[in-house]
Amino acid sequence: MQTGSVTSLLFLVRSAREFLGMTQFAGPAPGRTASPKDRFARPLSSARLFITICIVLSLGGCSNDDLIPPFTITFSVAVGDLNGDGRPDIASANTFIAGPPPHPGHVSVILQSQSSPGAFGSAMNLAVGSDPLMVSIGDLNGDNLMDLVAANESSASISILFQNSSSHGTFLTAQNLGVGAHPNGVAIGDLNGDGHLDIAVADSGLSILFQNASDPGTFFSPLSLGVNCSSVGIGDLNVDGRADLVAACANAGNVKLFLQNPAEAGTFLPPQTVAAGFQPKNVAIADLNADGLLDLAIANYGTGNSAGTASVSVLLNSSASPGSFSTATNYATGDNSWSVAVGDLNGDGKADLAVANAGTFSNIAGNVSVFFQNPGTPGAFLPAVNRPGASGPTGVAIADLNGDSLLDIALADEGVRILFQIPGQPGNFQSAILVGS
Ligand SMILES: [Ca+2]
Ligand SMILES: [Ca+2]
Ligand SMILES: [Ca+2]
Ligand SMILES: [Ca+2]
Repeated sequence: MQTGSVTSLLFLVRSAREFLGMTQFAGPAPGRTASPKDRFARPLSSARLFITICIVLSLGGCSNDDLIPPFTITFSVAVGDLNGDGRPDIASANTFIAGPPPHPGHVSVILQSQSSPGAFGSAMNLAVGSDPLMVSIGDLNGDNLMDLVAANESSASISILFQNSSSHGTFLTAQNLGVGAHPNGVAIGDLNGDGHLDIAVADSGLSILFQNASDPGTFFSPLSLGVNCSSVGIGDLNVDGRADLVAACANAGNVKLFLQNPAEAGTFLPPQTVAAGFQPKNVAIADLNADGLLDLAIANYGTGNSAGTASVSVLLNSSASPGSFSTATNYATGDNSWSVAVGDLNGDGKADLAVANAGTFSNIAGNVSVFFQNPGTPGAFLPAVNRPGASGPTGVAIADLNGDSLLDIALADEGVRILFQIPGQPGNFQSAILVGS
C-alpha cells in the first residue's frame, strides 16, 4: 500500500469519526440533529471516499468492502519506563481497521534498548477493547512496575494491563472494566488520598474508578461526575494536598475544573467552567511559569476543516488564589489540534509546549507545533514553530528518549515517531523517525 493512500485513509477515518461525533467533537448545531450522511456529504465529493468511510463506520447502505485495505491507526502515545531498566519506553494506542466497527484495538509497547539508547525494539501488541483512543501509564497496583490503561471508545470500557512481575516489560492479559459511553481519555492519580492510584475517564459522564485499598489492583464500579468531556487530567490545583480534576470538553466548548471537596475525600465540589479556544480537546497540567502552582495548557481542536481556528490555550494559576485561573491566552497552532505536552524543549529552564495537529483536507500530513516560552515573560509563549507530520499527529509526549539529557518529542502519527533534539542546537529537532515497526 502506498504511503499516500494510508495517509489519506487515516485522515478520512479521523474526519469521519469527527463528523459522527465519535471522538467528542462538536455535534450538530444546537437544536438540530444532523444525520451522518448529511454530515458526510459536506466534505466528501467522491463516491469512493464516501463508500470507504461508509464501510469503516458501518453507516448502512454501504456496498463494496473491497475498497478498504486493512490498516492500523495510532491515536495516542505515552512515555514511561515500562521495564524498569531506567530508560523510558513508549506505549501507544492503536486500532486495526479492516471493516465496520467495532474495530479491534491494541496497545503497543515499544521498549528502548538498554545497550543502544535511542534505539527501540519492535512493538509488542497487547489486545485491549475496541477503538482505543488513549493510553496512560502508572503503577496502579503499587508493585513498582508500570502498568497501562487504555480508553476504548467504541466498547465503553477501559483496559488495564498489569505488568507481569515475573517478566519485566511484559504485561498480563487486559482486564476490561465498563465505564460510560465513548471514553476518549484516561488519567491516573490518587483521587481520594488513600495512597492507592485511581482512574479518571473522560467519557459521556466523566467516570471515576477508585482503587479498592483492601484488594490492590482492583477497582470499584465507576462513579460519574456528570460531564461529557474529551480528556481529563489530574493535579492539585489549589495546593491543599488533594488531587483535583481538569476536563477539556470539546462538545460543550469549555473546560471544567473539579476541586476535591476538603470535607470528604474523593468527592468533588461543583465544577468551575472556564473558557479556552474552539473545542477544547486535550489538557496538560504543569507549572508553566515556575511559580510552584500548576497551570493548564489546553489543545483546542478548532472548527473542523476551517483552517486557522485551532489553538493552544494557556491558563495560569493565580498565586493570590490558587485553584483559580487567568483568562485563557490562545496561541495559534496547526490545524485540528488533538493533544498537548509540556517540557523544556530548549534547555533554558522554562517549560515549553508541543501540540499535535491532525491537519485538514488541504494538509493531511498535519504537523506538530512547538511553542517556546518567552524568556522575558514567564508563562507567555512565542509563536509556534511548526514541523510536518507524516499522516496527521494526534498524540504527543515529551521525554528524553535517547539519554542525552535533551528532551525529545514522540508523536502518535501513523505509528510512533520520534523527533530527537539535536545536540548543540537547543530546541531544534531531527526529522521524525518511525520506531517500533
Ligand atoms: Ca525502559
Ligand atoms: Ca486512591
Ligand atoms: Ca486540591
Ligand atoms: Ca524552554
